Amino acid sequence: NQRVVGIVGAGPAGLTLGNLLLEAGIPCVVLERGTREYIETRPRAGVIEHRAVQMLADHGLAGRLLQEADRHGACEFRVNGEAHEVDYSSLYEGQTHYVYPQQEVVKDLLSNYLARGGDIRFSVTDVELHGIDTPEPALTWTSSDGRRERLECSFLGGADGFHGVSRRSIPPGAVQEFTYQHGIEWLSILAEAPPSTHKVIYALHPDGFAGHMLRSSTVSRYYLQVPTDDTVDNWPDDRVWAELHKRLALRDSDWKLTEGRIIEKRILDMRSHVVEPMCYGRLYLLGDAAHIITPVGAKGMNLALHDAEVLADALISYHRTGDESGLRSYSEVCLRRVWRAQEFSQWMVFMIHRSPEPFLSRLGQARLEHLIASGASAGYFAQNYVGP
Ligand code: RFL
Repeated sequence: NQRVVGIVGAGPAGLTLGNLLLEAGIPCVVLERGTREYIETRPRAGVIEHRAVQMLADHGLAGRLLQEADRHGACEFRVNGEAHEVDYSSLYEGQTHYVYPQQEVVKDLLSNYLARGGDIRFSVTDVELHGIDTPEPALTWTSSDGRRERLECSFLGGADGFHGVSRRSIPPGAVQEFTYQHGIEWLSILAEAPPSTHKVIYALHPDGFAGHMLRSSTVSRYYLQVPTDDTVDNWPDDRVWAELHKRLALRDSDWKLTEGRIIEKRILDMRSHVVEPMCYGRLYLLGDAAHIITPVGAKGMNLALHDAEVLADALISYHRTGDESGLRSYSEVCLRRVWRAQEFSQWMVFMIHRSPEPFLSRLGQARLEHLIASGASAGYFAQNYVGP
């Protein structure tokens, strides 16, 4: 039996890797804990960098995205009721973001994967990784009909998110893990409400940060900074809307926030986590399995797509010519971008939240004022925000 690349997790990282491998004629199998419906309806990210879209387009994976996504090149910082627009596209080579919900990205990736003859097993449980530090790794799992199955692999792609089994299969101490708690919590809200804005709004209010993000013409995402250790139960819908109206209010203007049915509310703990190196033996971690980042700056899915591209290139070179250099540099190439994104996200976290420490609060305010007033600072923001 021919060994295949075993991929754990059918999120953006795992499905992109699967598509690129199939395109190059390299067989693979994807194992996914959830059902097809689960992965196709799981709302998370919505902002995609132009480079990620280009990569998807280069591999025939961006057809619907290019037709349906909105392009965005400006955002707004709303400070104490006053609007300051930053036209980041004009500051960075005319590049824009694409607004397209993550579940639509996953839907497109899955339909392409299946159209390319891809093998995916849904609703698997008890996935185990074997022999990851040998040339003959394997995966075992229990299939949806209760049978224990085994797959002999050439390489393993661990794309099963932060809580997945792949990273935990690496022996303790074999990789270094960096974790940072930013000490900030957001209530993340998804509502069936048309956007009340044409651009993302980051609002700074004495009571805390509020964000209005874009998803589609009928659904919007909002964020509210809440006290650490707060719970969703403290936030009935009426309170959510009252707080959003207050923190997003625009002075001397008839701007209004349109309400809608709230379909998701969850607490997000701002934290970062990076694994170094992103591989062990024949196991290569990608996406959230290798690193998580705060949603500030909208980088998580973009990093996942980049990892998949780099890993696919490395595996394709290895399969075609036996060249291992791409596999050897995989972690270093990905981590360079990961740390750059972490630095940018940390820069933004500091700028848009008011610290309980008054001195730090003033520094954050100074950073934002510099961004609004200075071309150089806005240039840094633009380049990192839209994607370096
Ligand atoms: P995913 O998407 O978590 O997919 C992992 C898949 O693995 C499956 N799985 C398993 N399968 C088999 N066996 C197991 N033991 C398994 N354990 C897990 C899961 O069911 C799932 O299908 O990881 P991936 O592919 O690495 O993708 C990462 C992105 O999902 C994530 O970084 C982004 O959603 C982060 N993020 C954002 N990123 C952006 O680039 N732009 C944004 O605007 C943005 N907004 C966000 C976000 C994340 C958010 N949340 C919920 C944390 C907004 C929010 C609110």
